[in-house]
Amino acid sequence: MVENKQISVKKKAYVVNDAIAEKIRNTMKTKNKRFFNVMGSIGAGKTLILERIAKRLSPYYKVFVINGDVATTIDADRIAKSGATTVQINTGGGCHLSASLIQKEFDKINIDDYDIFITENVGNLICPAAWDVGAEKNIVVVSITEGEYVIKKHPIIFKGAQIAVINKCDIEGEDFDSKTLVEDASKIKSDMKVICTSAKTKQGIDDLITALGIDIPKRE
Ligand SMILES: Nc1nc2c(ncn2[C@@H]2O[C@H](COP(=O)(O)OP(=O)(O)OP(=O)(O)O)[C@@H](O)[C@H]2O)c(=O)[nH]1
Ligand SMILES: [Mg+2]
Repeated sequence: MVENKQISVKKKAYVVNDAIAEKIRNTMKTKNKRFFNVMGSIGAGKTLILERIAKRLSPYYKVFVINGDVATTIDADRIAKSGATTVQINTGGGCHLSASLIQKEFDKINIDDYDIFITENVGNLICPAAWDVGAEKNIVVVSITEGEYVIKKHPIIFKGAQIAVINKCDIEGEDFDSKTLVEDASKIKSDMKVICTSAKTKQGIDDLITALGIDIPKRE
C-alpha cells in the first residue's frame, strides 16, 4: 500500500510538471521566442558548447541561459563571459531541472527582453529525461570519451530528443571513435538530427545552431 501511494505522488508530480511545461511552451510560441533544453552526461561539454553558441549568437540575438547544477555558479559564470545573460539554479541534491524551477526564473525577468532561451540541464543521462521543461527542442550531448555503449545504455533520453550531439570529435582516433555513437543515435529515431562537434575547435557549432533553426547572419 505504501509503495502504491509513492507511485501516485510521483505521477501527480509529473502531471503538475507537464502542465507548467506546456504553459511555458505556449508562452514562448505566442511571443515568438526560442527555447531549447540542453541535456547530457557530466563533463560531455555542454557548457563549452553553450559558450561557443552564446559567443556566436550574442552579436545578433539576446540570449538567456539557465544553468542547472547541484552546486556552484561555475557554468553560469563561464557562459556569461560569452555575451549571454545567465542564471544558475543550484538544485541541492536534485538531478534535473523541472518546469517549475524554470518558470520561477522566467517570472523574475521580462521574457520580451530576450530572443533565445537555453537551459543547461544537470549533467546525467537519466533524470532530465523524465522532466519536461517546456522547451521546443531537446538536445542531448555525449562525448566520444564516454565509451561506445553510452547511447545504447541510455535510450530514453535520446527518444525524447530531436538533436543528438557527439562532442569532443577533435580527439577522434584509435582509442575514441564517433562512428558507433552516430549510428546508435540515428537508429533511435529516424528523424534524429545527429551532429559531431568539437566545442574545443568549434567544429560543428554552426551546424548545431542551424539544426536549432536559428539564422546566423553572414559575417561581413
Ligand atoms: N578535447 C575536448 N575537450 C572538451 C570539448 N568540450 C569540452 N571539453 C572539455 O571537457 C571538460 C568538461 O567540459 P564542460 O563544458 O564543463 O562539460 P559539461 O558537460 O558542461 O559538464 P557538467 O556541467 O559538469 O556536467 C572541460 O575540461 C572542457 O574543456 C571538446 O570538444 N574537445
Ligand atoms: Mg556544464
